[in-house]
Amino acid sequence: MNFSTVYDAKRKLVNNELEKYFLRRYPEIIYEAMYYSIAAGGKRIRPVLLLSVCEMLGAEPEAALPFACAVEMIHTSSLIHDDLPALDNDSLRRGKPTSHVMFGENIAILAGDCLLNLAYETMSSACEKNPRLETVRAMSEIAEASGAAGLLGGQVSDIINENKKIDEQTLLYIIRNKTAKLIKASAVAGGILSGAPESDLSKLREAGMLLGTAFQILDDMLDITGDAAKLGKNTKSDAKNDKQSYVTVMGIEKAKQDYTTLSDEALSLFSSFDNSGDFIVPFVEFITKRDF
Ligand code: GRG
Repeated sequence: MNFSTVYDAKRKLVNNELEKYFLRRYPEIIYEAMYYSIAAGGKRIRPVLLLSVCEMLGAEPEAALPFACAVEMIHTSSLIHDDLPALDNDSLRRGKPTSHVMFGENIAILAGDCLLNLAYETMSSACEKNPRLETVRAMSEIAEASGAAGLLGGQVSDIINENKKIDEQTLLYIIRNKTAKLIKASAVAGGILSGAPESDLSKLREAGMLLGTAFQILDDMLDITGDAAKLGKNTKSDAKNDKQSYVTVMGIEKAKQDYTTLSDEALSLFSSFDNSGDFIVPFVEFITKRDF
């Protein structure tokens, strides 16, 4: 198997499906702004993870596609809001000017809101078309990871701790909530939709959290050492915003060490599934070794 070819095919599947949700309607500007950020690029790590877990567990990814798209909509809405002047005030994302730079702050806020809402419209409509406990559970898993007990709560903690010296516990709270939980939810939702037993779901939960935590530590390291052109976003954003990161709190050596340990543990848990060698293992390796 050529990893890049298979990954490209999976990304294309997600991108083609996403296209269906952005037919222009009135007021056109909001559809244009939502589509602009969705189509700007992005590695599609979360939706590809969700679909690949289904595949690994022997389920058809078809029924999981709306959930994969919803996860990407939630993630993209969080990036639009993260870049706003009131938050990180960044001008570059996915190699393109950020939403508020293109459309103004008012439309960017609303585009983020609309994308978030569209995620729930997409999942609830999938639940209606396929009314099983699994579809409802997958939606709950994703919703919980995105709210105050997940992505949004993590971001709040990030903001209220700007300019402050934070301890390891607060640092881990921020990373686990603002980043790891949505990655974990993507893996677990794939498991739920495949009808996996609780023992598999709990393994996916742990592997997803480990992977998501390693992913954010790497993101923090790349913010210091990475190449803005490759990353498609400005570097040194944490320092500019007086934000504490894994590197500023723990030091670069410890960051490297913990990132390696967590990635190895994630890889070993994902490897324990039958068929994980087909795609998930090289995909996890790709995610944890990225430099963009
Ligand atoms: C509106 C749901 C919602 C949330 C608002 C602003 C905010 C609350 C949360 C921001 C959380 C955030 C930006 C976490 C960082 C996660 C992270 C490392 C993102 C980069 O993900 P990649 O590398 O990006 O997968 P691409 O562009 O490839 O998709």
